[in-house]
Amino acid sequence: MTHCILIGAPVDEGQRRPGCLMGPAAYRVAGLAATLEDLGHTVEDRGDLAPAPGRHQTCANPAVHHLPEVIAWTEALQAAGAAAMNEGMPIFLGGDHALALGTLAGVASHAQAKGRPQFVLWLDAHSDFHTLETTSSGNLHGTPLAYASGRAGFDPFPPFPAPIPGHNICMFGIRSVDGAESAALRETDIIVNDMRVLDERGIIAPLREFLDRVRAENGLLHISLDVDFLDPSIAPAVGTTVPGGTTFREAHLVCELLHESGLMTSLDLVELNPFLDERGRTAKLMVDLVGSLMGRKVFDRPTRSY
Ligand code: Z70
Ligand code: MN
Ligand code: MN
Ligand code: MN
Repeated sequence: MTHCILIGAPVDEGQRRPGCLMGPAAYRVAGLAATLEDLGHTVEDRGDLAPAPGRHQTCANPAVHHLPEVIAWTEALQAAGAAAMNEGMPIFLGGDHALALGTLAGVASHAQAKGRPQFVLWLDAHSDFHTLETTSSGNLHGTPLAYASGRAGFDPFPPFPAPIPGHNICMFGIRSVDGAESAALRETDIIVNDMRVLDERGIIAPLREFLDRVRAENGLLHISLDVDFLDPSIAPAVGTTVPGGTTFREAHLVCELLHESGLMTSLDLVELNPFLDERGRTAKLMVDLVGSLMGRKVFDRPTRSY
């Protein structure tokens, strides 16, 4: 039984397609709390965060937009995330992926205080490895992993509290990487499981390798689930659809394996844009995936007999 702490983060400033701010409400309407309670967990919904008004930070890249607002979200989410980690498992209801600038800062500072290594599983079509200097879209939802890695190029942001070693970061579902991101990623030992890897090896073997390391090192595991990890045919409610995504069955299998590992300590649900959804099906699918992550099974075998 887990104490689940729901934290709404209606961040919409990290990209240019308004609607992600409705994400937290859509998860609530789709029955997230009841899903968790039916699985035997306790749920505490802390409502939606409202950050302090943005200040006047600027940066040299003129493409970057909504910088002060995103910095304000980062500060608010870092504080809320670090506090929630002491009391249960935070589930951050996004909001676009810029929210992970703050959630990663919050969980990493908590891990540092506990003297445990922080690991990150990034389930996304995109590598989100731009800095303020390399992004050409200026969309800050494309930057959180670079920030969490401690890369230079985030000057107006608070320094990342405890940069996460590349080898502790594992990406799955990757199928859209910009040139500057590729070049920077090659200089790291971040594990980039792009679709080539998944097609060749399947999704489970590389996932087990990573989870075995998290377990062996007694790590904390933050999972960041971007809706576009999923194929747009099953999850249409995203601003940037990228074909060739994870199937319904692969996604549930990943979530079931993650539950079985018992390693997840915090979770982001990001990039849901309910304005683009079809009768709530993407919100419902994301809630179902959280069900699998938190213990729902088709058939509850007494032991693993297969
Ligand atoms: C691109 C950029 C991105 C999500 C789009 C795309 C980034 N690399 N991330 N959708 N979740 O604009 O930086
Ligand atoms: Mn705006
Ligand atoms: Mn993303
Ligand atoms: Mn994405």
